[in-house]
Amino acid sequence: MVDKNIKKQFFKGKAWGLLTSIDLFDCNPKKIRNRKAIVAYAHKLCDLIEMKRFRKTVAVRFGAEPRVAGYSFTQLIETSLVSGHLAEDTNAAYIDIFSCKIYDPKVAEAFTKKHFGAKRVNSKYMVRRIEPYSKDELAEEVIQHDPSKWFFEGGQFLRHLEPVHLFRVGKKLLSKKTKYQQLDIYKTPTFGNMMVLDGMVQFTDAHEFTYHEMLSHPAMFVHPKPEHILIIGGGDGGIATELLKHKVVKRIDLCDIDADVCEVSKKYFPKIAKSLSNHKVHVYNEDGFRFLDERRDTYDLIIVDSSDPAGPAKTLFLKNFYQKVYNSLKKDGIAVHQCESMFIHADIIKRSLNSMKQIYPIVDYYYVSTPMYPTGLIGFAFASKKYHPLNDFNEAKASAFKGAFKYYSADIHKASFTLPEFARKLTE
Ligand code: SPD
Repeated sequence: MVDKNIKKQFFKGKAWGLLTSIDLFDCNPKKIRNRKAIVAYAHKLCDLIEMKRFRKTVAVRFGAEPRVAGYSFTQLIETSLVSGHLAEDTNAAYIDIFSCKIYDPKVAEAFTKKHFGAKRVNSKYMVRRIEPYSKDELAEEVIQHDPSKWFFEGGQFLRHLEPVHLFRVGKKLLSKKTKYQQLDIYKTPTFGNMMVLDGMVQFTDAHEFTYHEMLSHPAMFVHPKPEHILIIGGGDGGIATELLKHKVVKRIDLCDIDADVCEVSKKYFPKIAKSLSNHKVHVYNEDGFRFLDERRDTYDLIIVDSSDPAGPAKTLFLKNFYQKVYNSLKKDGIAVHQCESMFIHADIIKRSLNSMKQIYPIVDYYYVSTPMYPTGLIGFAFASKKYHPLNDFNEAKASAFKGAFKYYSADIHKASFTLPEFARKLTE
């Protein structure tokens, strides 16, 4: 029985043959030095994977140079050949099986390993084709080859969009259907733990700083006295952790509808979530709309650290929500909202900024470069009742924070509001 994934790749069409390369390590030295054992291998393997042998097995020992000393063999089969070299110097073996008729590479690998008494094995198979792979097929191939190793960002919000965002992942540490959304945590080999909500990446251990710093600090260095702050969303604690770097902060209210996001973050992202147990931070797991209605003229700064406009965060991109945020700000307050990618969400950005402009006298847009989100960046809407993001930027204060940040700096602050021409037009 051939593995069903391999069968699918093979029979989907355009397959010329199947190549399996098997590298064996720490083989039984007697077996790889024995011509009869090598010939027997070729015969038994062909029987096992149902290949018809053609002519005799050729096995020749080359020995002039110790580094390459050992047998090489070939066995023609009706549908191509089996070949290999058995390296005496290292007790390794390198075997290739190529056939136009399908067989199971896993069966071939297991038999080969056993026959030569190898302690370790590396093997890879490749479907060789009549025509090269198209880009779509390549992506599919990568995912199907071992779907458990890849996280393919999609979800309701992104599924119709190019480009595809792929993450190599290890173990899935958590998969939980909360009251509001699907919450998954993956361990990744390169970026640490990764949080995913409804199929969309929220942040990774390695690069959360890009997003959390840039959503927090610009407004903190524009408002002269940001003492009372509200975070809507942000249940992971990342924004609050950044805000607490500023001594001026007296109180942070954090309103995230999903209590599970907070709890799970404390367990899987303790550094990011450490603010959640700080005495200045007050966590409310409530609906943001209602929360705002009960707090008018209250905050110097409101940060909307939302997920994407699908699922529970959908309403956080609507004009009546922007109005409520405005109402909860003091008379010189600033609001900063997560506002997606200029490359693929022009419609959302334009709509959001237009709505905000009907409410606030000052509205601007800036962005951060980050590998966590599709297109490699994400932007923020800066909406302010009084202070301008550049004219009122306290550069001296920002520079004095040197060493506190990994991404943010006074120069980055200024640069991040300079947009490529096509994006600048979205803000007009
Ligand atoms: N496209 C994903 C945007 C996610 C923004 N929110 C992340 C929350 C991190 N605190």
